[in-house]
Amino acid sequence: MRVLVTGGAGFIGSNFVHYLLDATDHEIVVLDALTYAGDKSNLDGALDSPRCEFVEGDIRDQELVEERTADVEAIVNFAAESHVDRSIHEDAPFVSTNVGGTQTLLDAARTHDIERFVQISTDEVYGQIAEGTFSEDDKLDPRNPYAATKAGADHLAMSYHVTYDVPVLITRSSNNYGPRQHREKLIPKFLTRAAEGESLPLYGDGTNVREWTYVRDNCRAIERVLADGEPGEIYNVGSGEELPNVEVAERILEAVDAPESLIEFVEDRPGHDQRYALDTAKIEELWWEAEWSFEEGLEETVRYYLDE
Ligand code: NAD
Ligand code: TDX
Repeated sequence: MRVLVTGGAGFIGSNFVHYLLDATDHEIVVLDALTYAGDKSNLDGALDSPRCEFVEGDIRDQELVEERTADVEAIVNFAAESHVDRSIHEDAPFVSTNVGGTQTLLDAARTHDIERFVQISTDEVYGQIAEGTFSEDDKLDPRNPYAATKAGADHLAMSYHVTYDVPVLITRSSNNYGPRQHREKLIPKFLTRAAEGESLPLYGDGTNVREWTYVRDNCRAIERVLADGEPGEIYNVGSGEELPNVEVAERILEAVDAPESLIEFVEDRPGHDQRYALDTAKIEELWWEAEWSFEEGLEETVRYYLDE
């Protein structure tokens, strides 16, 4: 199969490209605008393969997208503005790329009768949950501009399935971590700061809970959905590894042998969701389960950032 991977120079997208080259015989075209979050060196090694081609370009560029979807069977759309703090500061690029860019891709998928369209979404579209877990048919309640644009993209993608029969599949994963993540995100930020003896700014009281999925587990899940998912269906991807942020900070300090005094409680993020957690029974039917514990994943992540 020939697959267009948008946002393939970013964190999860690049891990997915490496994974597909190792685990399948698919041909890959990466389309990435190389924003501040994209880095071509994330594809080092992958671009040596005759099965992997890189195109620098924007998913909002209709002509380019039309051209690049003409000879592929599948699209996996990772391209997005992904950082919640940035969306609180300025949300226009989030609306434009996350909603507008997805629309351009969906339209091209429709024109070219694409066989699989996998939209990469997030647990944040459900909003926060005090107890229990979200399942795929729960109502969406996004509470920050980033999450709202991702929810908008999910609705638009599903509407293309219902209205035009575009074979859309959606994955919604919990927080990812692992190699090649931008240093603006919690784990790489805290790891690199702790290693330099710099303070770790914890928002609010540090009790907010995230469910941490190692990026390779998410890549395996996305491949399962690409291969065997049912068009029109949504699949949650999570690990069950729930941790309050303060405990993540403590584990990082322990891993790099830095003192707890580096933790600094700072002003909270506006609209800061307290807890996310996902029910993953549905994707388990596609013979997937998370393999990485937080402890193992953090060890690999520490090795990656500190050996770089
Ligand atoms: P990232 O910010 O690391 O990478 C995004 C990539 O998209 C970058 O390479 C960037 O250059 C590219 N891009 C941005 N705008 C573009 C545009 N207009 N045209 C073409 N390319 C563009 O993001 P990530 O953390 O790898 O997230 C990938 C996807 O997964 C996103 O859709 C995000 O919403 C979703 N997601 C992320 C997480 C997480 O924990 N990181 C969890 C759930 C879902
Ligand atoms: O400096 C910080 N201090 C802090 O306390 C940063 C950067 C974050 N935090 C907190 C906020 C969150 O509770 O840590 C938690 C994780 O923060 P982020 O790494 O910014 O991730 P989050 O906001 O949970 O969103 C991530 O997961 C869902 C991704 O960035 C999204 O793209 C994905 O959809």
